Parts: sequence; structure tokens; C-alpha cells
Amino acid sequence: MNLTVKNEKLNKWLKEVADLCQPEDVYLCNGSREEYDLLIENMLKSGSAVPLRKRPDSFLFRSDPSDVARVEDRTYISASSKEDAGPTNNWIDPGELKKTMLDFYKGCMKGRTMYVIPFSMGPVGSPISKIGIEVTDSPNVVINMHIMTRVSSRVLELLSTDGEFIPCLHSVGAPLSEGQKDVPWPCAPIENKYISHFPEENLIWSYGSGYGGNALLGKKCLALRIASAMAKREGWMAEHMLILRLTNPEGKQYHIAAAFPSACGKTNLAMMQPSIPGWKCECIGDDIAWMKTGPDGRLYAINPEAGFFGVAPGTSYDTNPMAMDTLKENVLFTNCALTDDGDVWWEGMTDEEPSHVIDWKGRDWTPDSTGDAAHPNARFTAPASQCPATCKDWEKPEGVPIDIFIFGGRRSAVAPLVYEAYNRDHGVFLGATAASETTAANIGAVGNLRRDPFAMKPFCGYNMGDYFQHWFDMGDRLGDKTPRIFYVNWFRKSGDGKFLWPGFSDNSRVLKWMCERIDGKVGAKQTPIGLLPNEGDIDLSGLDISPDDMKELLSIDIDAWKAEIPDIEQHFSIFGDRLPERLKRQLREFVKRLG
Ligand code: SAT
Ligand code: MN
Repeated sequence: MNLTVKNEKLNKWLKEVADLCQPEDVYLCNGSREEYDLLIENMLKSGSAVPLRKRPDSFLFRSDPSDVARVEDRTYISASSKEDAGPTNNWIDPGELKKTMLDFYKGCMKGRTMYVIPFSMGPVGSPISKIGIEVTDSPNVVINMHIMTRVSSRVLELLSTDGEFIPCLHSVGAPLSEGQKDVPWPCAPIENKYISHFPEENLIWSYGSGYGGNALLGKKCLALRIASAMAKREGWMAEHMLILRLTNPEGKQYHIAAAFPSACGKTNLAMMQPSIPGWKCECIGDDIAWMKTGPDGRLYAINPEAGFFGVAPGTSYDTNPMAMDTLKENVLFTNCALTDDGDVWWEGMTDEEPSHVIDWKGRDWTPDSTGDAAHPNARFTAPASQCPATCKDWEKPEGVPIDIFIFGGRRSAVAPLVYEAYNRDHGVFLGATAASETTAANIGAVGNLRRDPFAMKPFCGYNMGDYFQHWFDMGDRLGDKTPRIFYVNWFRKSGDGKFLWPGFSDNSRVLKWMCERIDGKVGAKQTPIGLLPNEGDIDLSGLDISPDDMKELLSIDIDAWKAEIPDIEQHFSIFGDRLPERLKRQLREFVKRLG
């Protein structure tokens, strides 16, 4: 390998990786526009990128049909003991996993270029930021990383001779033999895919997938799984949360961090434009929040990412106009449909379906076809700076002070539109028991209810029982400066299967109630599950919603909640002695309140 960098540890690691993976050549990325354009040009030539006549500098990629989402079953937290990975993570002994993966990595980049991507999660040089180096044999990963992270030669300068970085090794796992023609989206079969994390070494090894969260290693692997383990050790928080700033008509700002599972509307809420007059909402991040206590004792959040990797289907000028305006140019689309005039399309984008498109598998599609034109987990990758709703302070190195935490999920029944935790410990209980119906963001069944504590089930890099304790510890440290905690459910349905709440810009009405709670302007009703809005306290002016629907949205079915108890008990029981005593107490109190 004829590549030398100043940082000794990096030099050694790159040499080892090149010797192991045996790429045809090695390329050190600098993050420039020229580099991005050149990679796209090569992918256009090879046929893996499709140009979009209707959107300047935007391209469509079609994945292998098997490589369309994260693979939670193939994702490992390889701590030295199984207990430290905990019951919600897959675990293989690090020695054994490395041995297996080294066999796969041996010669895996034959016939391909090995790209070295120096990137920063968080603004380059900020004290809160972390440096990663991703080595990959996928040019598609390089261009996505260009948008999603800060890729720059400055990162290498910052590393100097002995700076710390997180090594992120990635291969699509599809070596090319002499003269073998490449496919548009190389990847390995599912049983050979491994998304592995070694939290004790701050090390990531990913093999066999070219898709999003499996391959853009700065995102879920570094900024959530590895960062959550670092945060636990160092006393901060890495959370699966959007960050937004809400400003009321008097100009008072509120910063909200909200955790919802993948494909449950984080991007929509982060870019939401309030339907209530005089209120303003600005986006700071749509997926990940890193939070530390500031000099004033409050909790400050930054978005470690630089772009949005959002779910395309369902995104429209009705549901998320800010996202639509973000997607006008410089966007990478994956698994969307291609229209006859050279644009992308997906289910829910327009009122009327196009009469003909090429579907995400590259086949002709008409409204009579069976199956979706775009994959339900089709994605866009777009720079955050392009979003008209992006807050001017989104890159502030010190972050923004968080006033409100929201937990939630997708539940067609039981959970009401909104309620507030009684206190900090109860708030942790709400996060720890959050449940949501599964979505297409993971390979597997869709629509099954599962507990997804803090929306972190797939992303916590250590024992989740210890993670619960970390929430208590952070709360104890923050004391009365802890953000107020709420739970929401935008997805409750009526008996005949219709969504009861309009959602999207009308979610501002719910956020307004939260702000008024903080300011002591409105009261709340004590119920067994928490504090609910009093009738008339949610601003419904200008909204056409029937009083019956509103009643149902805020109704609590005691029997349905009682029926949850065995499931919560079962969910808690898996943590054994790692379950904090304070959560057990919360459960006992909850049972008592239910009567
Ligand atoms: O594919 S990603 O993991 O990046 C998206 C998600 O599931 O949140
Ligand atoms: Mn996510």
C-alpha cells in the first residue's frame, strides 16, 4: 500500500487492513466536491447510478433486493462478556467473532478500490465531536458519507501523529475475480452479513451490506452504538433523538429532543411547520442527539450528523414540505421509483399515482401492478444545510439547551395522544417501557408490537439495564434542570382503522401544550399513566376534529393498560439484576395507580 499518513496508529491500521482485504488500489478521500463528482461519474459509467433529469446533481441507486434495510439479527455488540452486551443485543465472543470475520475479510476487496474516509461526527474540531476513519470498498458509501458526515482532510490534520479515532472497517463482501463484471449493488448473502461492534476497543467491523445503517458507519454504529457506550463511561448521552427549536409568538425558545423508533416520523417532526399561528419550528437534527451538561448545569445537545438519511415513502408537500424542498438538488436516492421524465417517485408523494414508472427493482410498474413502486424503506440522503427549516444554530459547537424530552412510538391502540411524566423517575419508566409497531427500517416482520426502550433497542451499545441506570444517573446529576418528559402517540386509530389525529404540522398543537406546561400556563389531569391535558387545553383552533375523536385520543382504557402489565414485567425480567431498583419501584407504583 503506497499511502502514508502522519498518525501512527492509523498508518498501522490501514496497512493491516490493506494486507488483509487485498484491494486493487487504495484511495484517501479528501471530502471535496471534485471527489464526489468523480465517484458519481464512475458510478454512472458502471451503471450503478441513474441520473435524474428533473433534479440537478441527484441520482438514483437500486440496491440488491436483499439489501434494503438494517439487519438487526446480524448486528452484534461484542463486549468481552455476554452480560455486558445485555439481553437486547446479539453477542458473540470478540475473539471468536474476529476470527470468523477475518476469514471473510481475507481478500474481500480484490478487484476493488479501498477508500479511506476521514470523517468527523459533529463540527470539525469541536470538543464534543468524534473522529472516525471508515475504510470501505463501496464508492456509494463514500458519497453518502460525504453528505451524512463531515469528510475532510482537516480531520487527518487534527489527528496529527497521535490523535484518537474510531476505526470503522466496511466491506460489501463481494470480491471480484480477474475480469469478473461487477453488479450495480454488490453485497453478500444475509447469512454472511455482520455488523459488529467492539465497544471496549471503540472498534466497528461491518461486512456484507451496502445499505444505510449497516454501511454508513458514522451513523448508527459510531454515533449511537459505540457513542452510547462511550457516553456511559464518560457521563454524557448519545440518543436516537431528533432535535428541534420551537419559538412561541413572544419569541421564547424551547428546545426539544424526541426519541421515536426508525420510520416513525422523526424527520417529519424535526422539520415540522406549525399549523398554529405565530409559532415557529426549526430543525437541528432528525435522528441522533449527543448531549452533555453545560457550565450552567443544563443539558446541551448537538446533532453529530451533517445530512438526512430519511424514509422517502409518505414524504410529500402535504406531510413534509421542508423535506420536499430539501430534496430539490444534490440528493442521493435509494430504492425509489423512476418516472418516465427522469424523476423519482414514491408511494404517498403525489395525490395521483403516475401511470408508469420503473420500480425499485428496475421493472415496469403501473398502478395495476402488485407491490410497491418504491421500497417502503426507500431513502433519500440530503445535506442538512439544504433544508429551509434548518436552524441557523444547528452547528453551534456547544449545542442547544434541552427543555423537553419526548418518547413515543407507533401504536394503533392503548397509548393516548400525549401525557406527561409525574417526575424524573417516572419519565425514565416511560422511556424504558416505550413500545412501537415494527417498521420496514429493519429486515423482518412489519407491524408487530415490541418494546423499544428510548427507541434505542437496536442502537444501545451495552447492557440496556445499565443504560436505564445511566438515565437515572444523568437525571440525578441534572436535578431540577432535567428536561421535562412527555410521551406521545401520533398513530392511534379508531375502531374502523382510521388515524384519529391529523399529525404532521398539527403536532405543533401538542408541542405547544408541553411548552405551556413548562411555563405553568396550563394544568393537567392526574391519571394512572401520567398527567393528561385537561379538556380544552390543547389548542385546536382552526382544526377540523370531532370532539368524539379528541375524546378517544385522550382516553385511557384501564383494562387495556392492566393487560400491558405482564408484558412490561416480562420485558423487565430479561434484565435480571441489571434492572435498576428504581424501575421496579415505578412499575409497582404504576400497578397500584391502575388499581
Ligand atoms: O438505515 S438507518 O439505520 O440509517 C435508518 C434507521 O433505521 O433509522
Ligand atoms: Mn434512526
